[in-house]
Amino acid sequence: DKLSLKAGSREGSQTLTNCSIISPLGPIRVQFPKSLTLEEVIRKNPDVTQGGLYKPLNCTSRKKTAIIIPHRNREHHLKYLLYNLHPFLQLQQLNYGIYVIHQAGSFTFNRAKLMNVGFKEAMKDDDWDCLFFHDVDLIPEDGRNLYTCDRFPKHASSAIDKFGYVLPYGSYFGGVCAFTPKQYMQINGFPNNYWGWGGEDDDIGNRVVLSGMSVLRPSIVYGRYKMIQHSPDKGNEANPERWDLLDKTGQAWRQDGINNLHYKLLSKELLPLYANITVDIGFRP
Ligand code: UDH
Repeated sequence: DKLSLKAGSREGSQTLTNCSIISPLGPIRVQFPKSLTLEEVIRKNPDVTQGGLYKPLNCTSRKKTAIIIPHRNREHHLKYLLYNLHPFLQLQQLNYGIYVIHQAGSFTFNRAKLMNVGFKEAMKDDDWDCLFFHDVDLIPEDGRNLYTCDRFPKHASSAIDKFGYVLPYGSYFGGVCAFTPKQYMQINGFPNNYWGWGGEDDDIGNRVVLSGMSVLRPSIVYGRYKMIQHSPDKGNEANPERWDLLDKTGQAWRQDGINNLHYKLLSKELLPLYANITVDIGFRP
């Protein structure tokens, strides 16, 4: 009968058509509701499954993107990022997963090393074809900033409000960037030896060029982000070694990166909105 036929066709996922690559997307009004709770974010995202995974329901997506967020002591920012990012990614009809890489303990923060851990751990779960390395305090403001990878590594945050919606300098590579696994391996991942604030983003940008690739960026119309204001973090003071390290990227990048990464995985929890990976990454030698 009609009813059972209908139910039958809904079950057969092979019959789904491919998702169209570009949906009618445009500028987004980023929201920060005052008394937002994580429970509310969970309620608003009923189709996100354990570990922060999502697949479009009505079509088959050809794109599979992991979002890697380095984190410590920014729960408030994380809540607002998740609130805005889940619907943003769902509108783009992506298969995606969100990973929060949490640095355990109170030694100096190391953003780039946490990203390397995120890459390793995410690739254990799935054959992601793109990884977005994403600061917790940056909220994308235009749906046309596609969270997919291209022929070369991509610097997605080309226009942050804090810098007047333009690049602060031509080679800036901070905030949000994206690599295919192959591109990531080609630059030997990110440096592990930048402890504290600053420098590691320039090092990553240098690696892209040193390994023979170019940097792609969305136009400053699409690459707009709001940065959530914050005061300097304890344990992430400006790194006095950053200039010396940057002088040596040319010699160091093949030795220091994903090929000499050491860390201790403390836990991996599949929470409703993201996979929470807690890691001991050691300290500045
Ligand atoms: N992060 C944390 N916790 C920390 C520090 C950093 O989660 O304690 C993560 C977070 O994802 C953040 C990213 O690392 O978005 C980058 O750190 P940041 O936001 O401090 O970097 P930004 O360039 O610095 O935004 C603005 C304040 C700079 C302090 C200036 C020192 N001269």
